[in-house]
Amino acid sequence: MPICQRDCPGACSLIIEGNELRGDPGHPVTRGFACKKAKNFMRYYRERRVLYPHLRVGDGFERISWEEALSMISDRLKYVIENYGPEEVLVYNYSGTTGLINYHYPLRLFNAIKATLVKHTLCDEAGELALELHFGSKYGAFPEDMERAKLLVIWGADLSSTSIHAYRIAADLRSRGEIYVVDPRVTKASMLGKHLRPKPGTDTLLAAGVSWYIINEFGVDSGFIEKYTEGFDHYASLISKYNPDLVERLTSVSKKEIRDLAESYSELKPSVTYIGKGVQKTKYGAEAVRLISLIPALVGVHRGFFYSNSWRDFDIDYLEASHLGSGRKVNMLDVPRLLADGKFKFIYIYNSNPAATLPNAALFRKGMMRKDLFKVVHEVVWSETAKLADIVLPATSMLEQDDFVASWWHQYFGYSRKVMEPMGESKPNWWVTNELAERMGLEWLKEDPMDAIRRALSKSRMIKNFEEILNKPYVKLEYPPKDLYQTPSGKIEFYSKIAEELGYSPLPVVAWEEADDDYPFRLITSAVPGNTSSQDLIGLSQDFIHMNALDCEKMEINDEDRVILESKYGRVTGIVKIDNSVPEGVIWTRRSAIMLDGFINDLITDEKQQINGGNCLNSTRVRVSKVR
Ligand SMILES: Nc1nc2c(c(=O)[nH]1)N[C@H]1C(S)=C(S)[C@@H](COP(=O)(O)OP(=O)(O)OC[C@H]3O[C@@H](n4cnc5c(=O)[nH]c(N)nc54)[C@H](O)[C@@H]3O)O[C@H]1N2
Ligand SMILES: Nc1nc2c(c(=O)[nH]1)N[C@H]1C(S)=C(S)[C@@H](COP(=O)(O)OP(=O)(O)OC[C@H]3O[C@@H](n4cnc5c(=O)[nH]c(N)nc54)[C@H](O)[C@@H]3O)O[C@H]1N2
Ligand SMILES: [Mo]
Repeated sequence: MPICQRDCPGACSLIIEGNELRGDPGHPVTRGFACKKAKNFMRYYRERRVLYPHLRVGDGFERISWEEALSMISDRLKYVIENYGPEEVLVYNYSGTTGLINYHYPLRLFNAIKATLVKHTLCDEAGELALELHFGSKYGAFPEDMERAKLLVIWGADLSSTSIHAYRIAADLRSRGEIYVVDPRVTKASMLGKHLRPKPGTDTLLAAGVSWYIINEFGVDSGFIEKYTEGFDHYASLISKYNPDLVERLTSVSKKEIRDLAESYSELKPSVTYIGKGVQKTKYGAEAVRLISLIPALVGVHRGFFYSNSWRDFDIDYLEASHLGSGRKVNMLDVPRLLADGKFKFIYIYNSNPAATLPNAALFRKGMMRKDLFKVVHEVVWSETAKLADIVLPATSMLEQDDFVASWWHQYFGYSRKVMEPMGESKPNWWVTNELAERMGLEWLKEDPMDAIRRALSKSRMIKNFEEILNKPYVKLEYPPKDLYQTPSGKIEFYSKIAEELGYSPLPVVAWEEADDDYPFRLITSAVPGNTSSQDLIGLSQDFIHMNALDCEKMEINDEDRVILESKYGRVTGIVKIDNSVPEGVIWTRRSAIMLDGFINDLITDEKQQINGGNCLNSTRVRVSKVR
């Protein structure tokens, strides 16, 4: 049975019926339901496919053999390492497949040659560290906890688009419990319950306001605080500064709404707070995650949040051979500038389409035009990034490769079996780097990926044994108990010693963004149901620039008018859709949206959060002008 390898919380196990992919009815969480993307996959995976290795010749590409491609790449790698040093080789990878083998194994080669790797910062990494600071590790509530919750708070996530099975659980919960949604936009998910619409980027304040009411009016769970937490007094004095009047004024959420939410947290237990990546992709996003995740601790709920359950005790270092030592890492967000500044002589890209998904994407594409940079892209489809390569290598799709797939939400993990023969001459990620290793004189690195994964999982305490995974459609991973905290004190640390050691504020920072008169609109981009990131572009309609009617009226913009959006990073032209689900002062598009003359990511800020160098995608500021 294949398991979907898109970077979604579902990690759905799928069955093939005729010419269609369907959900596996036996799966305890996804229960037979497959989303639109899975339904379209059988068509998508055949279209735009890279079928053979290709070499750039002038403005076009010519087909070459694998042997030619591999020797050209290995020759160039050797040349760059000898003449410029291994740090001039950059490997850029991300979330094309979440399969453990095809995500991690290729890094073996690049660790062995001490190439430069990317530090992943484009998704949820800042928020993950935020949780580790206070709870020791990031795992939290599971689907079964959501099902049992009396209160569900969905904070900065659009479940109807990005977590369809969680959306179903939330919809079912309406008859038994209470639901709140915190999102500046109206979404299908926000209609499930009480909707709080803070000004974007003010979530630290809102969380502080909720905490203020709990501490000062409804009362904390003193027994729990005494037994399971440290540093509460420091925390309470931080929160005391954010009284409801101040919070109401700065967030635009009324005191009544804030108080109601605080009261629900105090009375309805257990609760689950589903923290989205959207709220975290802001300048103080990780600080917001710290404050939001600590609310349940005030009222006595162990790990009452879900953000990312991707904590696992698998030996990933072994899979990636990082025990051999590795080269340096650069923040992904810096890659466009580094390339444009002439850094690196060789780039190897797999599992990612940075030309459309990185911030400052136009600069990335410009850097990729450099003649002195040798560019190799291993891709399933002719992506925007593949089109910029010197050599394009064909990759197998998720149905054409064996892999092991875990979810970052539920506990079910399994072996995704190859169910189709590879199209054309496509090859899985691990195969390519193994072949390169051989040509680089590093054949000792080569290992059957099945043996490598067996070893990487052999000491895991989350699974019984490896054979079980091979023989069952999925196994349930055993996570550590929720009341175990891997902090220095073994407790929830309101005042974080880990943060102190890392040079961050031990207490969360309550901070918010100021307006920018030159760029008065805030650009929010987020996922839609029909596709993942820049993948699955099939049957998707034209991307629009969504604006509130009041803003349009002030600027005399009509529906379907053309406008220019401009940020410090670039400008693009697009077509307006008047849409009151977007608040005033905000512009929304699909993430990685395709504009008339570029990509929305050409405008996106490459600024970093203090915590973990995380992205600030949703803090992008733009101005709008009508095309006359
Ligand atoms: N504006 C804006 N930008 C964003 C975001 C946002 O919210 N707003 N979100 C960010 C987030 S959360 C993320 S995770 C990133 C994702 O950024 P990317 O990782 O670039 O995401 P994808 O568009 O999924 O690109 C993955 C590519 O890998 C290819 N691929 C799939 N399977 C395989 C395989 O087995 N082998 C190989 N070699 N290739 C494969 C696919 O064809 C696809 O082109 O985007 C970020 N960018
Ligand atoms: N269909 C589909 N599913 C996906 C993906 C996909 O591309 N398509 N991508 C997958 C990946 S890689 C990821 S990381 C997840 C992401 O899934 P989510 O966690 O849902 O994150 P986003 O889609 O980035 O944004 C979610 C919401 O955050 C809101 N938001 C923006 N700024 C703020 C703010 O300042 N405060 C608050 N409170 N809310 C704000 C947006 O309005 C949006 O509705 O989804 C995964 N699932
Ligand atoms: Mo992501």
